[in-house]
Amino acid sequence: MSDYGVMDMELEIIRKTDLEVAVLIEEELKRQQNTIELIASENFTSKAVMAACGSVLTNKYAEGKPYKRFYNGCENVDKIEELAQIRAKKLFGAEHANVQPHSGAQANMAVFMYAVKPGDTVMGMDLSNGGHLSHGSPVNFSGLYFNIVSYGVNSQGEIDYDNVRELALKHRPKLIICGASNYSKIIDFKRFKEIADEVNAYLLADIAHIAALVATGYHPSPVPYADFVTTTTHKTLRGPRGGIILCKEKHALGIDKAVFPGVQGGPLEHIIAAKAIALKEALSPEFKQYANQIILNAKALAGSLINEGLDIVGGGTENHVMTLDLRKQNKTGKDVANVLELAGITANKNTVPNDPQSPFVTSGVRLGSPAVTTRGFKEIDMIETGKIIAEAVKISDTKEPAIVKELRKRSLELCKKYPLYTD
Ligand code: DSN
Repeated sequence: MSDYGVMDMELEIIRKTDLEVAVLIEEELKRQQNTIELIASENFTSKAVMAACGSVLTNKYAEGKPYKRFYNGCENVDKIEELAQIRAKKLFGAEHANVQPHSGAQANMAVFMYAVKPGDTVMGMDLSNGGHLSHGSPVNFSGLYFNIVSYGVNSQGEIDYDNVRELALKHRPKLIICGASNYSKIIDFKRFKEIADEVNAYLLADIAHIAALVATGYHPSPVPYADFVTTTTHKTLRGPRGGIILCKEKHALGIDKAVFPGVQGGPLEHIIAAKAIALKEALSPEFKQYANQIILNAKALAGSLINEGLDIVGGGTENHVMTLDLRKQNKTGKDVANVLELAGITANKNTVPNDPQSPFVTSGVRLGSPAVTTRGFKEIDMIETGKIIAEAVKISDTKEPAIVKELRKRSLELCKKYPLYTD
């Protein structure tokens, strides 16, 4: 046995069967405990959520919907899935919830399957401007099978709604997608709905990144406006890896059919149980405080970076995420993300709008506050994190070992201040 507190028992069970995998999980646990996690789409779930993911529910096939299954023996998973549906509807104020999508991309795929036909025109935000692969990237099913018209952001890093409207009037899409995986401003869902109505298009709001902020009222909700709202459950929402679709009752039957048998087979009931638990946690007053702190922490990090002379796309953030723009420093996102990793900070390289570099190199690094906020970081810790990042940017070409070592020490001190999965 090692000394990983609450994780010891799980590791011990795995060790007995498969030492190779156990060692790697142990290493991953140590990595998560000892690094500052700034990947904006990651988080640390509760032990209860993790326990459900590892429960006997993984053994059960349950194709179909609660109380309308193709297999027998579903009396327990029926109730669990129903609980998840009820909680999802309550949390977001939605008429209907399908909690079966295995991921956000599959949730989006199911909406495509229901709302449009191959060859139809769909509008979505360009991936390199902050959109998502499944919003029409040419290498994704969405870009391969549909006629995609992409919109982007202006020089202030903001969606140009007038341009979105112009494009919609010109191309008459059947579906408009709003929502992003790297966008730091508040999204005007009402405006998107007005544009969609003008051209008689369906509106899909993908809130995967901002779900917790929407659920707690710190970001306006698209639920009153959008025909479909998709989300992942593992980002700000802090649940297991998975997806959810919310929609108006009039689309419920069609969406359910699109999920199964349209794009998926048997639902992952162990993950659905974990979603139910995460949704219960998200309905608590503590979660509302957490969501507020995510934003306070992101703003503190952005302020610290700007104070250190660095640029943030759009000049700051209104949510949980920001993109460091390294063009002024003549540095690349690839080099900076790599030196940050050596210094004990995990982040991902990301394109900035109109990036002169390729997506493999980039001029930016995306930074987010959800995971460190779960750990307990407060504004003062984000300021220190910003200072460490600024020092790392300076040595991203040379990676001077003595400075890297000093920065690693500083980031480890922050991690030790907020232990992870130890009690
Ligand atoms: N890959 C996710 C992210 O990092 O934002 C989006 O699906």
